Amino acid sequence: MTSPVRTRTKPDNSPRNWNALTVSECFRKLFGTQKLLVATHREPVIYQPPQNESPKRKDQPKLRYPAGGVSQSLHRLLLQTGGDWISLQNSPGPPTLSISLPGFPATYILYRLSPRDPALEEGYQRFSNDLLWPLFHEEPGRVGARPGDFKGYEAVNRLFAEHIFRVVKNHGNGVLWIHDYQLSLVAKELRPLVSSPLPPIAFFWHIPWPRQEFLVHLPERRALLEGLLDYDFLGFQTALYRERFLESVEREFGEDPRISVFADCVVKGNRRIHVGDYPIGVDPGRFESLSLDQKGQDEARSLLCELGIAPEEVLLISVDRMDYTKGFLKRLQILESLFLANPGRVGKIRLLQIAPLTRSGHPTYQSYQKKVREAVSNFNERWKTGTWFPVVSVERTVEHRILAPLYRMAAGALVTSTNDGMNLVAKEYLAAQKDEGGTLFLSRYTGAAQGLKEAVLIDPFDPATSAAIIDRYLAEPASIRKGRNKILREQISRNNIFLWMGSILTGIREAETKGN
Ligand code: GDG
Repeated sequence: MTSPVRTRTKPDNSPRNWNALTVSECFRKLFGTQKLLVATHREPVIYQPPQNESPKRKDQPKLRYPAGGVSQSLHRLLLQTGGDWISLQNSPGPPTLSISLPGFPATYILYRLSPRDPALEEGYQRFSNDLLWPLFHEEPGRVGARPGDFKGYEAVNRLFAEHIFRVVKNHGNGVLWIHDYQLSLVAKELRPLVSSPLPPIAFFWHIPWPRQEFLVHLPERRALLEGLLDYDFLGFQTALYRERFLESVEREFGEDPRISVFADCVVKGNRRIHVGDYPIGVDPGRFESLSLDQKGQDEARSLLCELGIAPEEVLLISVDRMDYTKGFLKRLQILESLFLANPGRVGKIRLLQIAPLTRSGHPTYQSYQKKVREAVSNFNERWKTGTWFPVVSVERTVEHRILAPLYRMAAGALVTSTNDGMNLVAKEYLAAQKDEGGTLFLSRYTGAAQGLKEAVLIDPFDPATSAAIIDRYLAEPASIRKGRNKILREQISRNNIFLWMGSILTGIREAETKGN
């Protein structure tokens, strides 16, 4: 058994200021005229069929863009570089779409897959969302997969692989970049289909890698790890997750003489799999300018007015899909402690909770979402005074052009995840604080907290202490809050989404030249 060399991969402190253009230039420099192929579980667009089909006037179909920082950034990258994108089809329309946008030089093709066998697709969804998602967020109590679901997971990963094979055969591609826990077996399914050398296959794991005592609950952990070792490049959000992954490989394959584990790679036979940490970021410039945009600010104020929130109220904001990992109930416990310890804050501080529904066809989510609604309603009942009540919940997507000014207007953001790969909302909130002193209250269980050392950390499992922290930091002088934000904003500006993409593309090239 080879003992891993526990040195950390060096953080990229390069002064180069990455932006969309430098990433696409970097791609060109590294991969010439070759193309990028991205595969994700969900697609980056929502197709809206034409409304009016009358013979006189034929509407064009519309494309809308779903919430989500990553898919929209990758979408913008492909509009610079050109390429292909493969996802399961989530909205109506044809199986292939050609995507372009005014102001962007390239077009990319979106291939929209529909598994033929509903039973296999259900198995895939259950294995992903009822087993991998709860276990990797260290919530074994929420596991609800059934025996045999793994077959569906393999089948849908194979479907992706078969499609990628066809695309690569017809078009050729420079890099294959596959995303997240739903697609860990694509490389394993792809390799047997291809006899000629494949382009490098990279994979990014967006969610946490759990502690070993949680991973052991996964009967298919060996198959999952073997699948991941069929990629050439593996990226994790933080050094901690990377180290845990390497430890899992070592534990599972320690006796296998073909496999050796090192600090930044795993060697398997004659293949070297690069393993690194690449903390994902946001596009801070975009959030900053959206937050300052006059029209967006007006729309944000109208929304507040519609919700019955007066402009002078002290606001806390939270923005999360309504998922149990985001700690909705813990957040209420924190507010409860805040009001109990500081009755003077009742009637003076409100939480605006933007909580778009997610996976709402799913029984676990239905019951969690029902519980959250009931808890919010009971909480409001308990603490209301006159027409005022403390939590305003919006269960729909609010567009970024309105969200960014709301971030700016809020005195604080509450991120209460009990486990979170990174948490982009924390970084978006900071990006919207130019010259402002809004305080980010960041759960210590997020990947973001592992990087943003100056942030004010809270612990959702300790509501009383978290409430005391919130009370204290809201009362800090503005100059101190602004000073802290300056440091945090510099960090998120440097470690932005483009640095993330650029470092991964460079890493893929290096991993390729180091020789497989
Ligand atoms: C996974 C990992 C990791 C949310 N509501 C609205 C809206 N959003 C956007 C936010 C943000 C994104 O969705 C959410 O990102 P998070 O990072 O908070 O969380 P997950 O969805 O769980 O994402 C996570 C991430 O992947 C990236 O690797 O950080 O740990 O779980 O960009 O702005 N956007 C709009 N309206 C909304 O109502 N427009």
